Amino acid sequence: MKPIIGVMPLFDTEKNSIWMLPGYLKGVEDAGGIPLVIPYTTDTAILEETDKIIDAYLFTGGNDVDPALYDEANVSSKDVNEIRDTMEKFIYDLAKKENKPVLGICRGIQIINALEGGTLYQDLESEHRSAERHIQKTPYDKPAHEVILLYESPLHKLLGTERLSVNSYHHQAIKKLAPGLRIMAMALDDIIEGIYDKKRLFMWAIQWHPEFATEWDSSKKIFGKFIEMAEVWHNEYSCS
Ligand SMILES: [Mn+2]
Repeated sequence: MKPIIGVMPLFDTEKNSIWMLPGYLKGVEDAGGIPLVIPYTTDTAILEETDKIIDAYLFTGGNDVDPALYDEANVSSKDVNEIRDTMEKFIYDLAKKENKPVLGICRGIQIINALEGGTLYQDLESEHRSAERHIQKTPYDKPAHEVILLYESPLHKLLGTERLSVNSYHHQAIKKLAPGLRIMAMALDDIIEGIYDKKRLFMWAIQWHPEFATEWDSSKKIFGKFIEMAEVWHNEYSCS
């Protein structure tokens, strides 16, 4: 039985259209999961119904998080999407209550930190000047900067290295880490690039983009660990 992974839909504001990067689906599929894109809706009855068949959730990249989620005015956040914020908050709370595995990528790490009580840099370049290149040019499957994997953190244990080259395409980042969450990866300019929640079965979030680099060993291992924990959840927690 392959675990079913709920994938947050991406939204193109200009085209008023949902869309998807195949890398998210491929990453899940290659690791042995079945990706299922969640309906783009704030109807909680629908989200509760789809939740019944889902074992774990992938919080994808995309739109900036509305700073209202961390009680700040919008200074330089772009392309916020109220529907995504609302539905992802509902799903995150639901997943947490049910102890379902969660993997956050890019916007994923940002909204998770905001929902857990942390804050974000709304525009990294103007608020945190550094030599690191957090917005790389294409191709996105090439490394842009390094991260330090904190000693004995789950990512350090998984990958067996203290330094990892990652791609980078984000103009926001964690500013104040949410209470209860821990850092597992950090860029050389002190920007937090990986977090986890020790108290949960599996809640990891990273700032880089394994979906653009599904052939990297680190990407395969991260998706692999996520799907492995989705299987654990399915076998040990679900009723089906
Ligand atoms: Mn970065």
